Amino acid sequence: MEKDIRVLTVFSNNHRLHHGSELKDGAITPSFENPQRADTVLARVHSTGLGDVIAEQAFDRGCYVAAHSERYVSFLESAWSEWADTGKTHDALPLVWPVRDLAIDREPGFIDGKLGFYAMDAGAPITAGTWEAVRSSANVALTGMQRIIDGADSAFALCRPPGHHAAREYMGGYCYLNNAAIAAERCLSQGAKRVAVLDVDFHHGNGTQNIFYDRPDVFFASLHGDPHVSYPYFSGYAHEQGAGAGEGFNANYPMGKGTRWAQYQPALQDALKRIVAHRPQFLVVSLGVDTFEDDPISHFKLTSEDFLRMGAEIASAGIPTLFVMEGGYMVDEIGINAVNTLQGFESAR
Ligand code: OKP
Ligand code: ZN
Repeated sequence: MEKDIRVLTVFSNNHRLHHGSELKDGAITPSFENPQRADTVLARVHSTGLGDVIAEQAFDRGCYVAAHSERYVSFLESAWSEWADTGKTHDALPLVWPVRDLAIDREPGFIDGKLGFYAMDAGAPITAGTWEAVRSSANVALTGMQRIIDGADSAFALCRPPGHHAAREYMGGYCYLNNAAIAAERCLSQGAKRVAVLDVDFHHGNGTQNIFYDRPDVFFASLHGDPHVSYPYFSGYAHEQGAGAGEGFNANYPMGKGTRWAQYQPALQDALKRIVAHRPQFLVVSLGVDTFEDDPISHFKLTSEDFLRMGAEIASAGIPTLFVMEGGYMVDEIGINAVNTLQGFESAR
């Protein structure tokens, strides 16, 4: 008999308040990261009867500051009004960055400078509704994590905007607050000693790596396109293994363009083996489904069936698991692929 599959989903209608543009291939165009994405995943959650869907709860600002700097969170809160005060009504994007020898630690006093200071690229627009959507997305992750801390085996935080490129002090790659890192920090503040984050989005989770790089309490593993040829280009190499007390608690699995399940599965199994060895009380999965063969901005070749297999592999770790939605841009299939991962997970439990 088929097992009854029930995974709780947390979702916020506020995600629709954020819809912006990005600088891509030399032009400002509507962002690939659009509201239709989350709505498509939600529709699939409903049509498959995956389980109940609940709204997010409110959490205080301290939960965000656990993973980010105080001044960065303040910037996110006021960026749109500072931009609008200059008379502009279109999206805010940065245009100058503190690269290498220009890298100073002084926050500029004007919004143009602040945007560059707190951004890694021109892919994270600030719009009128961005902050409301961003903090709701973090609250979605926190609500899901709290259910698991309270005893649930799994939950799905249907976050939008995504979070894994957001570092302690900068946004980028469609990400503002790092939802997965904020959820991991919640476990620790509620008494957990060890947590793991597994990032299966096509793109390296540079933000999550940055937040936990020098710490031994959160083990981070990421499977992604080789940064030599794939965004975000400046992190995600295998030699990045953590620093100081965090040495050995960061594991990157860069893979070439065209990677299929046959190459992906052994990397995933190795990452899970290392996660299990860490003995985490909770696992956060940064679930990007842009590893799909038809994804418009990524270069792996996983099929929809492979996501069922991925979920089953993750289940074999036997750890209470929060899935946090990250990327995935083939809008027609993103719901199928995300929900397949969750169904593969639950069937194997
Ligand atoms: C966010 B997430 C490459 C353009 C890359 C930014 C991608 C951000 C992905 N030609 N643009 O990790 O899915
Ligand atoms: Zn991605």
